Amino acid sequence: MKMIVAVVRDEFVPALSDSLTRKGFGATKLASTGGFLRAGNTTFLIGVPAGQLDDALGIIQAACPSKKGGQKGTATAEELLSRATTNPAGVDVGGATVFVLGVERMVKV
Ligand code: 2BA
Repeated sequence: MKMIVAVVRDEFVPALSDSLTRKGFGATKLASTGGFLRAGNTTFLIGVPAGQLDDALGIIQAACPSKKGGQKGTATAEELLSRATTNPAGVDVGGATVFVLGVERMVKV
């Protein structure tokens, strides 16, 4: 079993919830806040059998398209933070940040 922890932009949450439910995946949504922009996002906890991990990751990728340009530039983190504070809409945010963790055991009581 695997646990997917996916930090998702709020605009993609309805589509991702729908797709996961339609495909029979269970998920828990947590309200979360990005440490950099300090804006709301949503963290999904999705427990999946290891054999279905790729299916679940494919659903996340389809529902959360990244609009990142991939250009990091030469700005320091401090300069980026200052720019983000004055113009948060100007920061490139990906569709989802995904972590995959091993799960030793899942029990429902
Ligand atoms: P935030 O922390 O609010 O970050 C929003 C976007 O700001 C990031 O998009 C990234 O493009 C930029 N950013 C973040 N930290 C930065 C830094 N130190 N210097 C320059 N730019 C920075 P994403 O990378 O797509 O991340 C979207 C959200 O995913 C993040 O929101 C955070 O909530 C989560 N996240 C990203 N990386 C994470 C990590 N390593 N651990 C936990 N959560 C993470």
